[in-house]
Formats: sequence, structure tokens, C-alpha cells
Amino acid sequence: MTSEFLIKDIRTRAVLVPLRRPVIAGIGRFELWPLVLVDLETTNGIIGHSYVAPYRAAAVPTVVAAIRDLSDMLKGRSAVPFDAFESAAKALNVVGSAGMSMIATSAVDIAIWDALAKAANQPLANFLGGTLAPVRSYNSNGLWRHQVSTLAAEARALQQEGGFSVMKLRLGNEHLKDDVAAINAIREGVGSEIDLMVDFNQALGLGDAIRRCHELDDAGLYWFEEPIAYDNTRGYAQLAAKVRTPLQMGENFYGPRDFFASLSAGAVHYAMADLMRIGGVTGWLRAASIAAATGIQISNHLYPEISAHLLRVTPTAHWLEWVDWANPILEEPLQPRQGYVCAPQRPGIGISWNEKAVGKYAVKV
Ligand code: SMN
Ligand code: MG
Repeated sequence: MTSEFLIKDIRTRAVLVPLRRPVIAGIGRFELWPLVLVDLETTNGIIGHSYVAPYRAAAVPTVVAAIRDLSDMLKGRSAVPFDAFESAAKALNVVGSAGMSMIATSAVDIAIWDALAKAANQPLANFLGGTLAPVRSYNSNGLWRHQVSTLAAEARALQQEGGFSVMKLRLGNEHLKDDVAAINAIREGVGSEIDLMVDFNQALGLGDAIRRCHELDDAGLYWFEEPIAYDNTRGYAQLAAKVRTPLQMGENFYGPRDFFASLSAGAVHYAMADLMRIGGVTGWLRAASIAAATGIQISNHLYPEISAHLLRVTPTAHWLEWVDWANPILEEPLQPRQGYVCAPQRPGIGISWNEKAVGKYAVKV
């Protein structure tokens, strides 16, 4: 059986948008944020949208080329995400199934799901069998690894930008005292009733991570995110057995099988998945089942517009990471309220491009 409609065309373009607060973390410093936009047209006239953000502006042409390769392959086929996912996996494993291959697969997958939900005239969460109830959220729009003197005021601003009582601080300074000073600055700014996650962005070696996590174990932090290299599963399992503050990671997993390997190795207490790397909506649904089977709570990494739908069909849904980085090119961006984010009552994901802004920030690809 085939779906009622086919993929007619997959168009892609890119923008480089300014960040209100530059991203400064163990993995780099970013003033501008690249977004690769996908418009997938079906033979019944529907346009499915998606975007992926590959961090590095210089990576944009490669991502675009990978999506165009998939587009050539999928044009004329049924708009069936599971089939497209398997076809992409089979065709692209010859050049490596993680990295660019999975990024391109995810971008196309999300656009197909958007088109299907639009064809059914339902918001994505409803289409997948869930509701559009608000999702609890933390503000991840700041608290980067910059000067400690700016952190208290920034934490207050983050609290007010949507009534947030939970936020995330980036740590992994060379010296413990600088990590402690950053935590204290936040507490001074917004008090201790704010829940604070901390993210080391893989800055530490295993031994240093054991030491640092022990030193911070009594600081009342909500989670320790990515203290060590993301692919050191054995190291994470050792760390997870030693710390009292829950260990969080997963944003760098490519595909549900990476996710399964980590959770089944006892390497995390909390997990997260990034839609660009986990395999789009299809990959998320599989990761969500793995998380549910192990009882591990799962949060999204970036992509709040799509994640607000998916967390509503995720049995062990935990936190939505709120970032507004795609807002400059979106019509009707999400509006967090009292620390909650609610996906819109519009067909599909509910995103559309502000074409004027897309023109303004466009980069040639
Ligand atoms: C992060 C996200 C995007 C860029 C740099 C760092 C971070 C997070 O790891 O979890 O938000
Ligand atoms: Mg992180």
C-alpha cells in the first residue's frame, strides 16, 4: 500500500541569524547561528517544513548537499517517513551513517511528518496520538561561559523572559573555584529556589570529572550534563555509579541505537536527544520508546518548536529546553508562559518562515 501522495520536491536554503546572547561553551563560541531550512512539497500541494542548525556556518554547504542528495533519491516516492528513513539509512551508510547522513535524514524526516500532519489537518502532537498540553520548560537562552560578573543579571533576565524557575548554566572552567563562583552568582541573582542544571559540554577528562562532580555534589544542582567526551560510554557508566547528582547526556547521539547503547550501559540517569542527530521525528519516537522501557526521563536538546509536540507523546517526558534561536526567521514564534511551552493549535509543527527575514539573513548555498 502506498500513501495517498508522493514527494514532489525537497527545496533547501540557509540563513545565518544573529544570537541575542552569543553561545560560549566548551565546544566553541558562536555569534551567529546557521539554520538550514527545508520545504518539502507533496503531489497534493502540501509543503512540509523543517530546519536543522549545524552549529558551524562552514558546515552549511555540506548539510545542504547531503539533503539535496536525499532529495534526488526520494523525489517521486510516497511521503512515508519510516520508508524514507530506511531508504536513507541504506543509501548513506556507505559514507557513514552518523554525522551529515543522519543530519540530512533528520531534516527530511521532520518535513515529511509536518506534511503528513498538515494533510490530516492536525497539529503534530494530535496526529501522533497526544494532546497539546503545555510542557514544562527550562530557559537555556544564556548563562554561557563568560564573565561571572554578568551572570546574576542575566539569570534575572532569563527568569523574566517567560516566567522561568529553571535554567541551565554552562560550566567546565579550568578551576573549580570559577565553576563555584558562577553557581554562586546565579544564586545571588535569582535565589536558591531556582532549579539549576549545569552543562560541562565535555570539558573534563574522566578523573577530573570524578573530582569536579564530587566537589559540586552538595551544591543542590538539578543535573550534571556531559562532564566528559560524549562517546566515552564506559566512563559515563563509571561516573554515573559515583555521583549523587543525576548525570545527563545524549545531545550528541546519532540515531536511536547510540541512545540504546548508552541507556543499556547504565551510563546516564537522565537522557536527552537532539532532533537533528537522533533521526528527526522517527528517531525521536524510537528513542522515546527506549527511554520508556528503561524508565529514564528524556528531555529535548534544542528544536523547541518540534519538541513541544514530541514531548507530549513521550511516556517519560522530562524537560523542554527552551531556546529562541530560530525566532528571527519564524512567523509566530512560541511564547513561553510561567515556564511552560505549548505547541500551537495549527496543522503540522506549526512553523512557517518569515520570508522577509529569510531574505535578510540568507546565505548562498
Ligand atoms: C549547547 C547547545 C548549543 C550550542 C552549544 C551548547 C548545550 C545545550 O550543550 O545543551 O544546550
Ligand atoms: Mg548540552
